[in-house]
Amino acid sequence: MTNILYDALFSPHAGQDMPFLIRDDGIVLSFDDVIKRAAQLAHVLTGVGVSPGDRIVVQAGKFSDTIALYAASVQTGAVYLPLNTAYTKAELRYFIADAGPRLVICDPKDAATLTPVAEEVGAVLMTLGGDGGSLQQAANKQPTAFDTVARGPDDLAALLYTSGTTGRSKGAMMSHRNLLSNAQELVQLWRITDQDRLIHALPIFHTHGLFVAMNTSLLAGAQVRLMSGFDLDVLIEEMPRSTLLMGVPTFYTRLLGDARFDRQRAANMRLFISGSAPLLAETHQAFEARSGHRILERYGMTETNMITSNPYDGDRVAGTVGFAVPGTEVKITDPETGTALPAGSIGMIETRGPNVFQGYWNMPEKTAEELREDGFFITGDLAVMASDGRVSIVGRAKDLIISGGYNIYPKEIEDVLNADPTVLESAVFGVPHPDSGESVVAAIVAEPGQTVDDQALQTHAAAHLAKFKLPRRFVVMDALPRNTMGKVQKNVLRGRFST
Ligand code: MLC
Ligand code: AMP
Repeated sequence: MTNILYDALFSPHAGQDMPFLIRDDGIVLSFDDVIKRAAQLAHVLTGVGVSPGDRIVVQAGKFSDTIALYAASVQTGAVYLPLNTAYTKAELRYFIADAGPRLVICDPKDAATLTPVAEEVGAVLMTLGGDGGSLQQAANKQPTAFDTVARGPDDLAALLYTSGTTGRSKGAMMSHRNLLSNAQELVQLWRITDQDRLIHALPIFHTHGLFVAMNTSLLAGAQVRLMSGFDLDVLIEEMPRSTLLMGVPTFYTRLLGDARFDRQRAANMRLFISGSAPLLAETHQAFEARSGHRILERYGMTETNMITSNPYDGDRVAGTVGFAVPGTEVKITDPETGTALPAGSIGMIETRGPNVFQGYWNMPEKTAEELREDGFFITGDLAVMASDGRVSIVGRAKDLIISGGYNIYPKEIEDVLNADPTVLESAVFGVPHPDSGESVVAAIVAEPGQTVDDQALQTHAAAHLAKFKLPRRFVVMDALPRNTMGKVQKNVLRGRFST
């Protein structure tokens, strides 16, 4: 019986006592430790009724047990659904109702709040925490071997929610083949081996930290210094004994802001990779001047895994995202007609290949809008491709803000702000920010006769939205700037309020 993802990422490590996860508390888990822990967790999952294809919602901290839980989910043939720990109860209710999981796993401190939410869909709720939880207690008593459940390449391994321009989050269905094929290509492309030691400072509820970082390390047998959260001091301290860092651009600007980061500090490092948001050319250049390393920038999406990458050996050009990942097709098309454009023209990035997801969970119309019948996925990113195939991203056709590598969809925030009785209408947009790349600003038009109170509006928004989505600045206007079609001109707002 085969389970292609488990067989590639985990099975080969059974019995291996080499170090795998190095935790903040200094405890080092071998590959075999993690495999055995996953087996124990897998017994608990099946014991509470998780069957192949069932969704497991996970909103938990970044612990070695969370990694083992991901392995257990794959091993039992379940569909792993990780959620940002910053999401509010209101946000979680939507995801849980939409995905209809069999099991919800959360931090012990959130159990009381989430139990009724899980009950609404008939899901079991268990807890996972740094000091233990009901899932971990149950696992402690289980056998350390588990018969892997067979899964084919097209079966789902994960469901990752990504917000949309319509304001409703969509679950991107990722198959075993989607995840495995991309990890295999990236290991080759970036030359990851069992001699590598990755500094893992990203969250493990998104594509970057979970799939790009963890799947490639598992496949290559690399060691992972699993940081429970981003901490610049720890990152700098770990560098002399590590070889690899994967980060969002904010990691690199913060490193540059610290005098301890220099050539000597980075001497043992083999590769710095950046993605999830645009890396400024000036950051790329300053980083090279300081450390002697050229950051390798790559580009991807939740729905597609990694699409392009700068080369390992060739030129890593600042301000470009490199070439199509092998096995993945990339073309630039006319956003109106979908016709392929010649080299040098600005257009929409479309991609096709084993990396491209299976569609949006329970949303066939949304899937049809973004995934063409011929298999090309319309990314919403605008780029130009040079005649040698090198891609440079020049903008976005979708209304999206990226702050510190987190995607923020203005429509979702505008809907929440507009529901406030003092607000007639709002327009949310991003302005350049030195640390997070972009920061969120909300332009508000008050209801006639009402006064907008920034503080009260922020409290209202915070009840619905994760903290990282909240506007950092409110500006009250008499009217929003609109074009002749009545569409709000966010470029005008950006121009006026980018200071
Ligand atoms: C945290 N905060 C943010 C924020 N992160 N605000 C805006 N944007 C962000 N990204 C807020 C918190 O709510 C808090 O608010 C304050 O900032 C400090 O929080 P923190 O937790 O101490 O922040 P910090 O640890 O410094 O986080 C910064 C960061 C983090 C860059 C380390 O944002 C991060 O890990 N980003 C990575 C995101 C990621 O993994 N993206 C990949 C998506 S996958 P207050 O009010 O309490 O002070 C993808 C596909 C692909 O895009 O291609 O990879
Ligand atoms: P997500 O939906 O969280 O997967 O975010 C995907 C989006 O992040 C892409 O559609 C791009 O807009 C953006 N992105 C990812 N990597 C890069 C990059 N290297 N440069 C510019 N934008 C990027």
